[in-house]
Amino acid sequence: MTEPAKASQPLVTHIYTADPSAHVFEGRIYIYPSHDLDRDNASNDNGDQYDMEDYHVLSMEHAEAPCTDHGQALHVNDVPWASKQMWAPDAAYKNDTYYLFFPARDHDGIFRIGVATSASPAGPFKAEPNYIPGSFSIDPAVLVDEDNRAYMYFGGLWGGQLEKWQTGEYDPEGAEPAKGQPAYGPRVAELSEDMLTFIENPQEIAIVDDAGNPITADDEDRRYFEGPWMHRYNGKYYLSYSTGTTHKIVYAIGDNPKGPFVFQGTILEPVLGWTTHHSIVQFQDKWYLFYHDSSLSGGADNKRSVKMTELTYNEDGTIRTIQPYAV
Ligand code: FUB
Repeated sequence: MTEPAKASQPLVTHIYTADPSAHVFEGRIYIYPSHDLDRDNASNDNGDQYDMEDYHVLSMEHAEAPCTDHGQALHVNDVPWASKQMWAPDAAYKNDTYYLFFPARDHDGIFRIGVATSASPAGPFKAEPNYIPGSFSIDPAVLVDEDNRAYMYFGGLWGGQLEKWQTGEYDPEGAEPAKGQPAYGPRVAELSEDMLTFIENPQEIAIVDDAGNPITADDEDRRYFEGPWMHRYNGKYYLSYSTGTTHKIVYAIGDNPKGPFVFQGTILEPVLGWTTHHSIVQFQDKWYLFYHDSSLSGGADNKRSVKMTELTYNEDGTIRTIQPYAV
C-alpha cells in the first residue's frame, strides 16, 4: 500500500540540508543533516559536487512544530585529520555524552569516519584528533541497542569508495562486482564502551532474498549502494538503505544487529535529485521518515532539503511504501 507524504515541505529553507539522521533526545526531535552549500557545482560520479564544510543541528519540539537551526555545530577546519567533504553524519547518546559521527576525506583524499563529542544534543561538538582507527568509506549510522551495546553501520559506493576496500586495504583500482556476483554489503562494527573506537574489524553485512540467496550487484532495484540506517521494531532489526542508481530507499529485516537481513521492499520511491538518504525514528506513538530532495533548488543534486513524513507499518511488520509527491 502506498502512503502519500503528509508533509512534503522542507523543514528549513534558509540553508540547504541533506542526509537527515533523526533521533529523540531530551524529549525533542533532533536532526543531524549534511549542510549543502549554495554553489553551482557540476555533478560527477565521484561526488565532487558535495563539497560540504560544516554541520548544523536542527531540532523540533514535536512533529508539527517549527524547526530550529542551532547554528554551526562543527567545521572541517576544527577536525585535524579531515581535509574536505563533511558528508552524511549521525549522532548517538551514551555515557551522558552526545556523539557526532561523520565522514570526511583525510589529507590523502581517502574517506574516513570521525567522532566528535558534546554535552548537548545541539552541540557544538569537539572532534577527536584522529579518525576512528579501522574506519573507511562514508555514511555512518549508529544503533545503541537495548542492551546498551553500540554498532556503527557504514559504507557507500563510488564517491564513498566502498568498492576500493574489498581487500581490507584501500585499493584505488577496486571496482564493483561482476554481473551475477553478490553485491557489496554495508559494513558493521561494534563500538567500544567509550564510543570512540571499534572493538572489532568491520564485517560485511549479508542482504539476501527470500530464498537466502545474496542480492546480486546487477540487481540495482535491491542492491546496497549507500546510506544505511538501522532501527528496531517489534524485536526485529530493520536495515534500510539507498539503492543509488535506481534512487530508492529499501529495507531488509534480520533477527540480530549484524544480520543476515532478508530483503523486503521499498520504503520511499525516488525523489527529485540523484541522491536519496533517510532515517527512521519513533516519536511518541508515531513513526517518521526523514529524507531529502532537491525541490527547493529546482533539482540541483548538491542543493538538497530535509523533509519528513509519517511512516506506517502493516500488521505483519512490513513498511508501507511512500510516494514522495502523491497528493
Ligand atoms: O551528501 C553526500 C552524500 O550523498 C551522502 O554521503 C550520500 O548518502 C548521499 O546522500
